[in-house]
Amino acid sequence: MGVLNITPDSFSDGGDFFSPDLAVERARSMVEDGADIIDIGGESTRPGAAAVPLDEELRRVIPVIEALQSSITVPISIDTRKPEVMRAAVAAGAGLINDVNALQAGGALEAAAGLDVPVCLMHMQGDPETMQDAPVYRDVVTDVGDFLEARVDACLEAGIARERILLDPGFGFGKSVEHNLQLLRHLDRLVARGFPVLVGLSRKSLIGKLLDLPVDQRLAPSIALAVLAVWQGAAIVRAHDVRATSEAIRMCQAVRDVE
Ligand code: 9MG
Repeated sequence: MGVLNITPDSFSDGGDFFSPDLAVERARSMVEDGADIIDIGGESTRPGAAAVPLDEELRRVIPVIEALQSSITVPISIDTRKPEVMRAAVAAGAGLINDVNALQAGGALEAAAGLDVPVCLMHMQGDPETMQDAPVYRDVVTDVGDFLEARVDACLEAGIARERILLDPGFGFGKSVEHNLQLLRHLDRLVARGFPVLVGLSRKSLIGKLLDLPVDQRLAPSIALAVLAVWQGAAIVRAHDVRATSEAIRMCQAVRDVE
């Protein structure tokens, strides 16, 4: 899954004008590099990020989805917490909902149930503005798994088919370095719950904290973490550096799946 963030400073034409064409070009190049899904988001969920108003989020993502759906063949995922954005994005051509808030916003469960597309339920403790302040768990692996199971139950009750549900432990979302390491070390326990598991580890701050590396120098460790996740059964890896990540994953799968 290639990451396409549509934020104010991305894909400008050199001035103040945001160009959907440049975003499409970036998406096409990720597909050429091996992306099987493009994940489009108009609201940053990085630690400390402020929420984006609905009309601004729609203004950022909808023109790009409209432009993309006729120019790439892989599914488009919409990274959003808002039910209105989910509806508009799917109407524009998105085929997957990636919700870091696990459909907990008012109306999100109902919106997703009415749209009949797969949904990724991600675990997050708190919200992006404050989530890294002091995350606390009894047992992070069990707590995250139990939270996701409870959200699965809510989805099933709302009418979302079991086959349409993916789970994500939410690396970096309200977790200390130790919590992230434990979640990855025991990812097989989440996989064993029987849903496809999506992971996002690319360039995350746990790498910066452990290795003291700035965000633009985290490729090798990001790939190492992606491989560890796939080795334990992760089905989808969300990544910025698609070619290198995809090549590493293919090698990992070849070894994992040999007789
Ligand atoms: C939007 N976004 C940022 N990080 C993410 C992660 O780890 N997983 C998912 N599903 N989405 C993410």
